[in-house]
Amino acid sequence: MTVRHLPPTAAADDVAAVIATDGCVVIDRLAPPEVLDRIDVEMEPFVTATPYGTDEFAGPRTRRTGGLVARSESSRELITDDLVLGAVDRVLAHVNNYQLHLTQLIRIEPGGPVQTIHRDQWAFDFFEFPSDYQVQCNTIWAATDFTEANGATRVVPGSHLAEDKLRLTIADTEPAEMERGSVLLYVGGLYHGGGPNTSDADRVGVNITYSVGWLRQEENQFLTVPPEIARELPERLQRLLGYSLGAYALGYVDDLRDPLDVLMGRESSSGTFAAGADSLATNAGVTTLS
Ligand SMILES: O=C(O)CCC(=O)C(=O)O
Ligand SMILES: [Fe+2]
Repeated sequence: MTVRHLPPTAAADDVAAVIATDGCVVIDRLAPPEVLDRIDVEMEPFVTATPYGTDEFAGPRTRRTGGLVARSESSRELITDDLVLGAVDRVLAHVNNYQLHLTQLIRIEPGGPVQTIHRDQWAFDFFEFPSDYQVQCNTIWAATDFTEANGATRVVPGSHLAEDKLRLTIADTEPAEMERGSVLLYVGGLYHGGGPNTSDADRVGVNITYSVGWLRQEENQFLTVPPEIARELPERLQRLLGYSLGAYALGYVDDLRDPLDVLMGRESSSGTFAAGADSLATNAGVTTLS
């Protein structure tokens, strides 16, 4: 099975439908080159200061630089891209809320070896989620072209339905080649890994991932994005950072206050779980006894 590509004009339903069967899909040239140019400039000082990884997962020739929301204003356009969020809405439609999980610019430099082939959801302490319950919908945006030679992400389409904890090698995978500005979407259960860079130029990807609101975020957004920056962001992004209830009662502040009201120093409108009460019944399939 090869990675399927869709045009940037695709409907979110079509994107979600391919992800449901293949576990991944590429949307070609979704981001304008000038957005990626700005991200390159905004992130460059931080990338240069980032040390290489120290193990097979992090990569001895790979720099992983996080904190994109705070460090790169332009990255917020990718994080809140309408088509991507439309697809995430559908892939994670079974939960009450989802959140930003991590933001990371990944630069694989020449000579970088293949990354351990893995499932991103192993981050949750290797808990074995049912294969029909998605906990993550993830993206990696191509900030350079992604070619087999420069270390395009290696994927195993359809592997989100495979057994857990498989030890796969590069021979089991194929490269998700794509042009700069394209984005690979994949669920947390898809086996994949960064490819080896045998070219003489860097491969740069922007990894932005989303997870169900009841699991802990991999990148701690509350400490990575200082409150003075968070307060100035659009509400959609504030809620994605975690200033919202992760489910009926997850993440409230003291007397059941909404975290966004607290961040903004507003009088809280809550004080009850009213906002979530309907969804509690709907999502949990709760039926009334009478
Ligand atoms: O760099 C890549 O292509 C993939 C990185 C990745 O899968 C990860 O860090 O979890
Ligand atoms: Fe990964």
